[in-house]
Amino acid sequence: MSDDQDDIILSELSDDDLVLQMQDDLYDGMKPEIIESVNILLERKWLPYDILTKALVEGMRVVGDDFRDGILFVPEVLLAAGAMKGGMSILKPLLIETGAPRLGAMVIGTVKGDIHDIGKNLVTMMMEGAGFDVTDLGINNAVEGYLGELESGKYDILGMSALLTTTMPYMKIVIDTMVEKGIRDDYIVLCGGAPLNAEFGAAIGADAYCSDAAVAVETAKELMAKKHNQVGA
Ligand code: B1M
Repeated sequence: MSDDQDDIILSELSDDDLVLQMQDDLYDGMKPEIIESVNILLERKWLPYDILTKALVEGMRVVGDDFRDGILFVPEVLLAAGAMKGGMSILKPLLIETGAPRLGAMVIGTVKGDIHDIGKNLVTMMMEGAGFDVTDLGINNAVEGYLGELESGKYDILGMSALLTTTMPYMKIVIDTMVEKGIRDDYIVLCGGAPLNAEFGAAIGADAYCSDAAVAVETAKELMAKKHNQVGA
């Protein structure tokens, strides 16, 4: 944090400066300031989705770059993640309260060995906001956890998230187990996370790789429509 920080009155900044300040505050893990700034932008009639993407996600991208380059370390990144979650907690109900008709049900979780959950939480929020019922299994999910939840019979979609190159192969274990049990084709399987790409998604047998939360929503809608058309044909 710079020495100037105490002098900054967030509510007096222009929108552009406030967004830049939020990215700095996220970097510095300043949760109360992030919460205050999110509220200011909401009062200024910003859309929750724009606050999320332009201020919070963009700020987290910078954190990620500096983490990768050895400029930031785990404790600082944890603080940044905490600040991000503080902002997301305000936006969550607003993203969900769209009154959109129910489009389907998804169960989602981060795979075994992986504790990253910010991206998954964002996907959950956006899917709920778009009209999907979502059950979030949290982090570090073994195949048994995913399949046990699917057994309830209420889901259309399985979503998996992985942020580590060492954990992403676990998605294939889950899909292979579904194939073995003869239930693979009963579900739309979506995968996502920073190290994945479309080739990986295809290689493990997922229906689609989703590069971000908005793509997850669009993909889920498209594949649900296709599924309904097939059933109706
Ligand atoms: Co970690 N971490 N981390 N980390 N961390 C990364 C992933 C890393 C890329 C950082 C780096 O080196 N640049 C790197 C992975 C390198 C690699 O595998 N190639 C890394 C590492 C190495 C580690 C540790 C091993 C560090 C250590 O301990 N030495 C450790 C691993 C712990 C474990 O999981 N076992 C670790 C720990 C942590 C923290 C705990 C400190 C913290 C996590 C806090 C939390 O999540 N609660 C953390 C963080 C925050 C990050 C970075 C900086 C940010 C991740 C994030 O939240 N991004 C990350 C760097 C980066 O990704 N640039 C990094 C913001 C989020 C909105 O984006 O998650 O990509 P993302 O989600 C997007 C899309 O990917 C997509 O939509 C989301 C929203 O648009 N998406 C889906 C994601 N999941 C989806 C699922 C879907 C659909 C779309 O299903 C349908």
